[in-house]
Amino acid sequence: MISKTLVAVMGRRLIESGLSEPCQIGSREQAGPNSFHTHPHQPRGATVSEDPVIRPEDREDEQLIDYFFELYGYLILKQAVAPADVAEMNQWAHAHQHYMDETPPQRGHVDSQWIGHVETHTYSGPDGINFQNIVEAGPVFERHIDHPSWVDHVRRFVDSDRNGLSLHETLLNIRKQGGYIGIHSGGHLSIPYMTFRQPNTGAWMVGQINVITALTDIGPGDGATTIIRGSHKSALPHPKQAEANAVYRSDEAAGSAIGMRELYMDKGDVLMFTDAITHGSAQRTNEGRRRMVLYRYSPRWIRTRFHYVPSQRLLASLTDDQHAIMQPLPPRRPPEDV
Ligand SMILES: O=C(O)CCC(=O)C(=O)O
Repeated sequence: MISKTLVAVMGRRLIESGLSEPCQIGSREQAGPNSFHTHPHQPRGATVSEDPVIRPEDREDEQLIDYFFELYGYLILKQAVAPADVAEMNQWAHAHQHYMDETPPQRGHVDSQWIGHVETHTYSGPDGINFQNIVEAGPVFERHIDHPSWVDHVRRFVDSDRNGLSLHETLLNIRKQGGYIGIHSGGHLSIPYMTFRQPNTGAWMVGQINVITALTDIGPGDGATTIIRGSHKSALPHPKQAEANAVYRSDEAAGSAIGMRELYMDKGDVLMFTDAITHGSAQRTNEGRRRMVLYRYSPRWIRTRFHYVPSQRLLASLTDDQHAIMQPLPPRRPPEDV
């Protein structure tokens, strides 16, 4: 039985977090006829109580965070990355964005270009350019490996005491006008990294958590990431997936699929979600480019997506904790091969 005290405490936290009743915070009269005032802690463009937004001061509140991550499958962490780090990553993006304007456009890894250990790539074309293995691009990207704003939550959800922790993929994505990513994933898929909880005990056993750091503000028309709340628990594919024979990813922009919710962020905010949730992105209709960094975390049992081998330079520059994530198992070779 839930105590009255717990209910009162949760209620207070929800209101403070902007997750509860909108009428406490803004009103139509104050904001104009068609909109509520935006809560100061809500993402740009969003109205109060729409999304599980976690403020910096609530970032260690496991009860709140676990509740909403379990229920919805995603969280938005406000102001999770320092402005100086966002600026440094943007500088790197700015210096390399000309790679996306080259012709012919990138197809998968075909004719990719290497920038040190970083490689150009695209998933399907319209999703833009991925600078894969971005963790090799300098200290600011190394700090992301075990960033204090999210790493303890990721460890808890993956149950890293039992399962270890690794990075499945690290990338910086730039998407221009017209770009999008199709609808994909969902609780119905039999893919080992799409687990969420241990089926018998209910313990956390998340097979993959995506951490997206916004490097630009992402509002309406900017090609926001979209999700279907709670769909990591669905036994059925989304109708758009079913119609295409339950494909993993459809070629249509996810934003136009029924039930999809656009998630708006300010630069420096982080969106954490289970890869099992049905998601994608809206088409970018605004001019300009959306930039974000994506780190995907998995138990160490899951192989990396493209098998980039960490450089000696990278391994030598990491802390022990970062090293354990980048290379959970050192390679074993016969002595004459070392
Ligand atoms: O590009 C986005 O906004 C979504 C990224 C995505 O679909 C993924 O992480 O699998």
